Amino acid sequence: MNAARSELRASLLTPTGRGAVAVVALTGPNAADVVARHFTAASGKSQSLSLGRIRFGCWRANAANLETIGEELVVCRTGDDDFEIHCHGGVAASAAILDGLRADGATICEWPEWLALREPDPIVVEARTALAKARTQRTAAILLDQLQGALSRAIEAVRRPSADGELDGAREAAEALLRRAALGRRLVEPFRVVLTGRPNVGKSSLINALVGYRRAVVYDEPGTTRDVVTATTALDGWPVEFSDTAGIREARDPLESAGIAAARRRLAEADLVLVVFDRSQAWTADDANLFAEHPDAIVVHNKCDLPAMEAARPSGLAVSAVGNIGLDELMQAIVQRLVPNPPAPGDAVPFTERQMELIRGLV
Ligand SMILES: Nc1nc2c(ncn2[C@@H]2O[C@H](COP(=O)(O)OP(=O)(O)OP(=O)(O)O)[C@@H](O)[C@H]2O)c(=O)[nH]1
Ligand SMILES: [Mg+2]
Repeated sequence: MNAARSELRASLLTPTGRGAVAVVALTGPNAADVVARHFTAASGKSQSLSLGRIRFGCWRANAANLETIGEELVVCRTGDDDFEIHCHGGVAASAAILDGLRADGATICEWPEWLALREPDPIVVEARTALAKARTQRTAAILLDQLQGALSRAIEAVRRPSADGELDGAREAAEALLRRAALGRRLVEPFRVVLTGRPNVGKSSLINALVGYRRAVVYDEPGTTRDVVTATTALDGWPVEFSDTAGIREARDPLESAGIAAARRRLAEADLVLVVFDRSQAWTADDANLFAEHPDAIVVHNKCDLPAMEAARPSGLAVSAVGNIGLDELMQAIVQRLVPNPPAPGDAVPFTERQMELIRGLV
Protein backbone atom coordinates (compact mmCIF):
# COMPACT_ATOMS: atom_id res chain seq x y z
CA MET A 1 0.00 0.00 0.00
CA ASN A 2 1.45 3.42 -0.86
CA ALA A 3 1.75 6.18 1.71
CA ALA A 4 -1.27 8.10 0.43
CA ARG A 5 -3.51 5.06 0.94
CA SER A 6 -2.36 4.48 4.48
CA GLU A 7 -4.47 7.41 5.55
CA LEU A 8 -8.27 7.62 5.98
CA ARG A 9 -9.80 9.59 3.11
CA ALA A 10 -13.31 10.47 2.04
CA SER A 11 -14.54 11.99 -1.19
CA LEU A 12 -17.81 12.95 -2.81
CA LEU A 13 -17.86 10.99 -6.07
CA THR A 14 -21.03 12.50 -7.54
CA PRO A 15 -21.09 16.07 -8.90
CA THR A 16 -21.72 18.81 -6.38
CA GLY A 17 -25.28 20.05 -6.45
CA ARG A 18 -28.61 18.29 -6.32
CA GLY A 19 -29.10 14.83 -7.72
CA ALA A 20 -31.20 11.76 -6.99
CA VAL A 21 -28.41 9.99 -5.12
CA ALA A 22 -25.03 11.16 -3.85
CA VAL A 23 -22.11 8.80 -3.36
CA VAL A 24 -19.47 9.30 -0.68
CA ALA A 25 -16.40 7.07 -0.87
CA LEU A 26 -14.38 6.19 2.21
CA THR A 27 -11.01 4.51 2.03
CA GLY A 28 -8.25 3.83 4.53
CA PRO A 29 -6.90 1.30 7.01
CA ASN A 30 -9.57 1.70 9.69
CA ALA A 31 -12.48 2.48 7.33
CA ALA A 32 -14.48 -0.56 8.52
CA ASP A 33 -14.33 0.64 12.16
CA VAL A 34 -15.38 4.12 11.15
CA VAL A 35 -18.35 2.80 9.16
CA ALA A 36 -19.37 0.59 12.08
CA ARG A 37 -19.48 3.63 14.38
CA HIS A 38 -21.86 5.52 12.10
CA PHE A 39 -23.94 2.81 10.45
CA THR A 40 -26.57 0.41 11.79
CA ALA A 41 -27.94 -2.08 9.27
CA ALA A 42 -31.75 -2.33 9.12
CA SER A 43 -31.43 -6.10 9.39
CA GLY A 44 -30.03 -5.51 12.86
CA LYS A 45 -27.16 -7.85 12.16
CA SER A 46 -24.09 -6.51 13.85
CA GLN A 47 -21.45 -8.43 11.94
CA SER A 48 -19.20 -6.27 9.84
CA LEU A 49 -20.13 -5.62 6.24
CA SER A 50 -18.86 -8.32 3.92
CA LEU A 51 -17.23 -7.52 0.60
CA GLY A 52 -19.64 -6.72 -2.23
CA ARG A 53 -22.73 -6.79 0.04
CA ILE A 54 -25.11 -3.86 -0.18
CA ARG A 55 -26.71 -2.98 3.14
CA PHE A 56 -29.63 -0.69 3.82
CA GLY A 57 -29.68 0.98 7.19
CA CYS A 58 -29.30 4.10 9.25
CA TRP A 59 -26.31 6.46 9.29
CA ARG A 60 -25.69 8.82 12.18
CA ALA A 61 -23.39 11.55 10.89
CA ASN A 62 -22.44 12.45 14.45
CA ALA A 63 -21.35 9.04 15.70
CA ALA A 64 -20.72 10.34 19.22
CA ASN A 65 -24.33 11.42 19.72
CA LEU A 66 -26.58 8.38 19.91
CA GLU A 67 -29.61 10.63 20.40
CA THR A 68 -29.55 11.99 16.85
CA ILE A 69 -31.85 10.48 14.27
CA GLY A 70 -29.85 8.97 11.46
CA GLU A 71 -30.45 9.09 7.74
CA GLU A 72 -31.62 6.03 5.85
CA LEU A 73 -29.13 5.06 3.18
CA VAL A 74 -27.21 2.26 1.56
CA VAL A 75 -23.63 1.20 2.29
CA CYS A 76 -21.49 -1.11 0.18
CA ARG A 77 -18.07 -2.49 1.00
CA THR A 78 -16.20 -2.35 -2.33
CA GLY A 79 -12.79 -3.47 -1.01
CA ASP A 80 -11.17 -4.50 2.25
CA ASP A 81 -10.61 -0.85 3.16
CA ASP A 82 -13.09 0.72 0.73
CA PHE A 83 -16.69 1.71 1.25
CA GLU A 84 -19.31 3.56 -0.75
CA ILE A 85 -22.10 5.36 1.05
CA HIS A 86 -25.10 6.09 -1.20
CA CYS A 87 -27.26 8.74 0.38
CA HIS A 88 -29.98 11.24 -0.53
CA GLY A 89 -28.82 13.42 -3.42
CA GLY A 90 -29.41 16.81 -1.74
CA VAL A 91 -26.34 18.84 -0.83
CA ALA A 92 -26.97 18.64 2.93
CA ALA A 93 -26.99 14.84 3.23
CA SER A 94 -23.57 14.23 1.72
CA ALA A 95 -22.13 17.31 3.47
CA ALA A 96 -23.27 15.96 6.87
CA ILE A 97 -21.70 12.56 6.16
CA LEU A 98 -18.43 14.18 5.07
CA ASP A 99 -18.41 16.42 8.15
CA GLY A 100 -18.88 13.37 10.37
CA LEU A 101 -16.06 11.51 8.63
CA ARG A 102 -13.82 14.54 8.94
CA ALA A 103 -14.50 14.55 12.69
CA ASP A 104 -13.32 10.92 12.68
CA GLY A 105 -10.01 12.02 11.20
CA ALA A 106 -10.70 11.47 7.50
CA THR A 107 -9.09 13.81 5.01
CA ILE A 108 -11.69 15.03 2.52
CA CYS A 109 -10.40 15.15 -1.03
CA GLU A 110 -11.75 15.97 -4.50
CA TRP A 111 -12.68 12.95 -6.59
CA PRO A 112 -9.81 13.19 -9.11
CA GLU A 113 -7.38 13.02 -6.17
CA TRP A 114 -9.31 10.07 -4.75
CA LEU A 115 -9.17 8.38 -8.17
CA ALA A 116 -5.42 9.00 -8.42
CA LEU A 117 -4.92 7.03 -5.19
CA ARG A 118 -6.26 3.87 -6.76
CA GLU A 119 -5.39 4.35 -10.43
CA PRO A 120 -1.67 4.08 -11.18
CA ASP A 121 -1.92 5.41 -14.77
CA PRO A 122 -2.10 9.23 -14.67
CA ILE A 123 -3.51 9.33 -18.22
CA VAL A 124 -6.52 7.33 -17.04
CA VAL A 125 -7.04 9.75 -14.14
CA GLU A 126 -6.69 12.76 -16.46
CA ALA A 127 -9.03 11.23 -19.05
CA ARG A 128 -11.71 10.45 -16.48
CA THR A 129 -11.42 13.94 -15.00
CA ALA A 130 -11.63 15.54 -18.46
CA LEU A 131 -14.51 13.31 -19.54
CA ALA A 132 -16.59 14.62 -16.66
CA LYS A 133 -16.15 18.11 -18.12
CA ALA A 134 -16.48 17.29 -21.84
CA ARG A 135 -19.19 19.36 -23.49
CA THR A 136 -19.88 17.49 -26.70
CA GLN A 137 -20.12 13.88 -27.83
CA ARG A 138 -17.32 14.42 -30.28
CA THR A 139 -14.84 15.63 -27.65
CA ALA A 140 -16.02 12.93 -25.22
CA ALA A 141 -15.36 10.25 -27.88
CA ILE A 142 -11.79 11.50 -28.30
CA LEU A 143 -11.22 11.48 -24.54
CA LEU A 144 -12.70 8.00 -24.33
CA ASP A 145 -10.14 6.84 -26.91
CA GLN A 146 -7.36 8.20 -24.68
CA LEU A 147 -8.92 6.53 -21.64
CA GLN A 148 -8.85 3.25 -23.56
CA GLY A 149 -5.14 3.52 -24.27
CA ALA A 150 -4.69 5.44 -27.56
CA LEU A 151 -2.38 8.02 -26.00
CA SER A 152 -0.46 5.51 -23.85
CA ARG A 153 0.27 3.40 -26.96
CA ALA A 154 1.37 6.47 -28.92
CA ILE A 155 3.68 7.60 -26.11
CA GLU A 156 5.14 4.10 -26.01
CA ALA A 157 5.72 4.39 -29.78
CA VAL A 158 7.86 7.47 -29.05
CA ARG A 159 9.63 5.97 -26.05
CA ARG A 160 10.67 2.68 -27.69
CA PRO A 161 12.62 4.04 -30.70
CA SER A 162 14.03 6.78 -28.48
CA ALA A 163 15.37 4.15 -26.05
CA ASP A 164 16.77 2.15 -29.01
CA GLY A 165 18.63 5.20 -30.28
CA GLU A 166 16.35 5.71 -33.32
CA LEU A 167 16.09 9.39 -32.61
CA ASP A 168 14.66 10.49 -35.96
CA GLY A 169 11.76 8.05 -35.70
CA ALA A 170 11.08 9.08 -32.10
CA ARG A 171 11.17 12.77 -32.99
CA GLU A 172 8.77 12.31 -35.87
CA ALA A 173 6.33 10.36 -33.73
CA ALA A 174 6.55 13.01 -30.98
CA GLU A 175 5.99 15.86 -33.42
CA ALA A 176 2.96 14.10 -34.92
CA LEU A 177 1.51 13.77 -31.43
CA LEU A 178 2.26 17.36 -30.46
CA ARG A 179 0.52 18.65 -33.59
CA ARG A 180 -2.66 17.45 -31.87
CA ALA A 181 -1.93 19.44 -28.70
CA ALA A 182 -3.86 22.54 -29.81
CA LEU A 183 -6.96 20.40 -30.23
CA GLY A 184 -6.23 18.50 -27.01
CA ARG A 185 -6.29 21.74 -25.02
CA ARG A 186 -9.80 22.41 -26.33
CA LEU A 187 -11.42 19.08 -25.48
CA VAL A 188 -12.58 20.47 -22.14
CA GLU A 189 -12.36 24.24 -22.58
CA PRO A 190 -14.08 25.59 -25.70
CA PHE A 191 -12.23 27.14 -28.62
CA ARG A 192 -12.23 30.93 -28.25
CA VAL A 193 -13.46 32.81 -31.29
CA VAL A 194 -13.54 36.59 -30.96
CA LEU A 195 -15.39 39.00 -33.25
CA THR A 196 -14.02 42.44 -33.88
CA GLY A 197 -14.78 45.30 -36.24
CA ARG A 198 -15.81 48.93 -36.26
CA PRO A 199 -19.00 49.92 -34.41
CA ASN A 200 -22.34 49.07 -36.04
CA VAL A 201 -20.97 46.59 -38.60
CA GLY A 202 -23.17 43.83 -37.11
CA LYS A 203 -20.90 41.90 -34.74
CA SER A 204 -23.60 41.34 -32.12
CA SER A 205 -26.13 40.42 -34.81
CA LEU A 206 -23.68 37.90 -36.21
CA ILE A 207 -23.07 36.27 -32.80
CA ASN A 208 -26.83 35.93 -32.32
CA ALA A 209 -27.20 34.42 -35.77
CA LEU A 210 -24.34 31.97 -35.20
CA VAL A 211 -25.56 30.72 -31.83
CA GLY A 212 -29.21 30.78 -32.87
CA TYR A 213 -30.63 32.92 -30.08
CA ARG A 214 -30.55 36.53 -28.94
CA ARG A 215 -27.57 36.68 -26.65
CA ALA A 216 -26.07 40.05 -27.51
CA VAL A 217 -27.84 43.40 -27.68
CA VAL A 218 -28.25 44.69 -31.21
CA TYR A 219 -29.00 48.33 -31.84
CA ASP A 220 -28.59 50.75 -34.71
CA GLU A 221 -26.31 52.97 -32.67
CA PRO A 222 -22.55 52.70 -33.02
CA GLY A 223 -20.93 51.82 -29.69
CA THR A 224 -23.80 49.63 -28.42
CA THR A 225 -21.70 46.76 -27.07
CA ARG A 226 -19.55 47.94 -24.16
CA ASP A 227 -18.57 44.74 -22.40
CA VAL A 228 -17.35 41.39 -23.65
CA VAL A 229 -20.41 39.17 -24.11
CA THR A 230 -19.84 35.45 -24.64
CA ALA A 231 -22.04 32.71 -26.02
CA THR A 232 -21.02 29.06 -26.19
CA THR A 233 -22.20 26.62 -28.81
CA ALA A 234 -20.97 23.56 -30.70
CA LEU A 235 -19.89 23.70 -34.34
CA ASP A 236 -19.58 20.31 -36.00
CA GLY A 237 -19.23 18.80 -32.52
CA TRP A 238 -16.48 21.15 -31.35
CA PRO A 239 -17.22 23.42 -28.38
CA VAL A 240 -16.83 27.06 -29.38
CA GLU A 241 -17.15 30.18 -27.27
CA PHE A 242 -17.89 33.31 -29.29
CA SER A 243 -16.98 36.65 -27.76
CA ASP A 244 -18.76 39.78 -28.89
CA THR A 245 -16.70 42.86 -28.22
CA ALA A 246 -17.05 46.61 -28.34
CA GLY A 247 -16.62 48.12 -31.80
CA ILE A 248 -13.11 49.48 -32.29
CA ARG A 249 -12.87 53.26 -32.78
CA GLU A 250 -11.63 56.38 -30.96
CA ALA A 251 -13.72 56.02 -27.79
CA ARG A 252 -16.28 58.74 -27.06
CA ASP A 253 -16.34 58.22 -23.27
CA PRO A 254 -14.50 56.31 -20.48
CA LEU A 255 -17.03 53.46 -20.52
CA GLU A 256 -16.55 52.84 -24.20
CA SER A 257 -12.82 53.13 -23.79
CA ALA A 258 -12.91 50.43 -21.05
CA GLY A 259 -14.97 48.26 -23.42
CA ILE A 260 -12.41 48.65 -26.19
CA ALA A 261 -9.56 47.80 -23.80
CA ALA A 262 -11.45 44.63 -22.74
CA ALA A 263 -11.95 43.79 -26.42
CA ARG A 264 -8.23 44.05 -27.08
CA ARG A 265 -7.42 41.76 -24.13
CA ARG A 266 -9.90 39.18 -25.38
CA LEU A 267 -8.49 39.41 -28.91
CA ALA A 268 -5.01 38.66 -27.62
CA GLU A 269 -6.20 35.34 -26.13
CA ALA A 270 -8.29 34.21 -29.10
CA ASP A 271 -7.80 30.94 -30.97
CA LEU A 272 -9.40 32.62 -33.97
CA VAL A 273 -10.50 36.17 -34.80
CA LEU A 274 -13.36 37.11 -37.10
CA VAL A 275 -12.86 40.63 -38.37
CA VAL A 276 -16.22 41.96 -39.49
CA PHE A 277 -16.81 44.74 -42.03
CA ASP A 278 -20.01 46.40 -43.27
CA ARG A 279 -20.12 45.79 -47.01
CA SER A 280 -22.84 48.42 -47.49
CA GLN A 281 -20.52 51.15 -46.24
CA ALA A 282 -17.38 52.67 -47.72
CA TRP A 283 -14.04 51.02 -46.96
CA THR A 284 -12.25 53.29 -44.50
CA ALA A 285 -8.73 53.77 -43.17
CA ASP A 286 -9.95 52.32 -39.85
CA ASP A 287 -11.11 49.19 -41.69
CA ALA A 288 -7.73 48.92 -43.37
CA ASN A 289 -5.99 49.25 -39.99
CA LEU A 290 -8.16 46.54 -38.44
CA PHE A 291 -7.52 44.28 -41.40
CA ALA A 292 -3.76 44.79 -41.06
CA GLU A 293 -3.92 44.22 -37.28
CA HIS A 294 -5.39 40.72 -37.70
CA PRO A 295 -3.57 39.03 -40.56
CA ASP A 296 -4.71 35.55 -39.44
CA ALA A 297 -8.37 36.45 -39.06
CA ILE A 298 -11.30 35.22 -41.12
CA VAL A 299 -12.57 38.27 -43.03
CA VAL A 300 -16.34 38.67 -42.94
CA HIS A 301 -18.19 41.21 -45.09
CA ASN A 302 -21.58 41.58 -43.40
CA LYS A 303 -24.88 43.10 -44.57
CA CYS A 304 -24.66 41.45 -47.99
CA ASP A 305 -28.46 41.72 -48.20
CA LEU A 306 -27.94 45.48 -48.80
CA PRO A 307 -26.45 46.97 -51.97
CA ALA A 308 -22.67 46.82 -51.75
CA MET A 309 -20.74 50.06 -51.57
CA GLU A 310 -18.22 49.98 -54.41
CA ALA A 311 -14.73 49.80 -52.96
CA ALA A 312 -11.57 47.75 -53.19
CA ARG A 313 -11.77 45.40 -50.21
CA PRO A 314 -9.81 42.37 -49.15
CA SER A 315 -11.42 39.10 -50.14
CA GLY A 316 -13.60 37.49 -47.49
CA LEU A 317 -16.90 35.78 -46.85
CA ALA A 318 -20.03 37.75 -47.78
CA VAL A 319 -22.72 37.15 -45.15
CA SER A 320 -25.89 38.68 -43.81
CA ALA A 321 -26.53 38.26 -40.12
CA VAL A 322 -30.14 39.45 -40.36
CA GLY A 323 -30.83 37.88 -43.78
CA ASN A 324 -29.29 34.55 -42.75
CA ILE A 325 -27.04 34.42 -45.82
CA GLY A 326 -23.63 32.72 -45.90
CA LEU A 327 -23.74 31.62 -42.26
CA ASP A 328 -23.26 27.91 -43.03
CA GLU A 329 -20.18 28.75 -45.10
CA LEU A 330 -18.89 30.93 -42.28
CA MET A 331 -19.36 28.14 -39.74
CA GLN A 332 -17.57 25.70 -42.03
CA ALA A 333 -14.70 28.16 -42.43
CA ILE A 334 -14.46 28.53 -38.64
CA VAL A 335 -14.36 24.75 -38.10
CA GLN A 336 -11.80 24.33 -40.89
CA ARG A 337 -9.53 26.88 -39.21
CA LEU A 338 -9.98 25.55 -35.67
CA VAL A 339 -9.61 21.86 -36.47
CA PRO A 340 -8.00 21.52 -39.91
CA ASN A 341 -7.17 17.82 -39.40
CA PRO A 342 -9.74 16.19 -37.14
CA PRO A 343 -8.43 12.98 -35.56
CA ALA A 344 -9.77 9.66 -36.80
CA PRO A 345 -11.46 7.39 -34.26
CA GLY A 346 -8.80 5.80 -32.07
CA ASP A 347 -6.14 8.44 -32.81
CA ALA A 348 -3.97 9.64 -29.94
CA VAL A 349 -4.48 13.22 -28.73
CA PRO A 350 -2.50 14.65 -25.78
CA PHE A 351 -4.89 16.79 -23.74
CA THR A 352 -3.00 18.00 -20.63
CA GLU A 353 0.15 20.09 -20.26
CA ARG A 354 1.69 17.24 -18.24
CA GLN A 355 1.27 14.86 -21.18
CA MET A 356 2.70 17.40 -23.61
CA GLU A 357 5.73 17.97 -21.36
CA LEU A 358 6.23 14.22 -21.06
CA ILE A 359 6.22 13.78 -24.86
CA ARG A 360 8.66 16.69 -25.33
CA GLY A 361 10.93 15.16 -22.69
CA LEU A 362 11.18 11.84 -24.56
CA VAL A 363 13.09 13.20 -27.55
N1 LIG B 1 -29.40 44.97 -43.33
C1 LIG B 1 -28.66 44.43 -42.39
N2 LIG B 1 -28.55 45.01 -41.19
C2 LIG B 1 -27.76 44.44 -40.25
C3 LIG B 1 -27.07 43.22 -40.50
N3 LIG B 1 -26.38 42.91 -39.38
C4 LIG B 1 -26.63 43.88 -38.48
N4 LIG B 1 -27.47 44.80 -38.99
C5 LIG B 1 -27.98 46.00 -38.32
O1 LIG B 1 -26.89 46.85 -38.04
C6 LIG B 1 -27.11 47.54 -36.80
C7 LIG B 1 -25.93 47.31 -35.85
O2 LIG B 1 -25.88 45.92 -35.52
P1 LIG B 1 -25.11 45.39 -34.25
O3 LIG B 1 -25.16 43.89 -34.34
O4 LIG B 1 -25.61 46.02 -33.00
O5 LIG B 1 -23.66 45.93 -34.58
P2 LIG B 1 -22.31 45.85 -33.70
O6 LIG B 1 -21.18 45.65 -34.63
O7 LIG B 1 -22.47 44.86 -32.61
O8 LIG B 1 -22.23 47.31 -33.12
P3 LIG B 1 -21.48 47.86 -31.79
O9 LIG B 1 -21.90 47.01 -30.65
O10 LIG B 1 -21.97 49.25 -31.68
O11 LIG B 1 -20.02 47.80 -32.06
C8 LIG B 1 -28.43 47.01 -36.27
O12 LIG B 1 -29.46 47.91 -36.63
C9 LIG B 1 -28.60 45.69 -36.99
O13 LIG B 1 -29.96 45.31 -37.14
C10 LIG B 1 -27.22 42.60 -41.79
O14 LIG B 1 -26.67 41.56 -42.10
N5 LIG B 1 -28.01 43.27 -42.69
MG1 LIG C 1 -22.43 45.07 -30.61
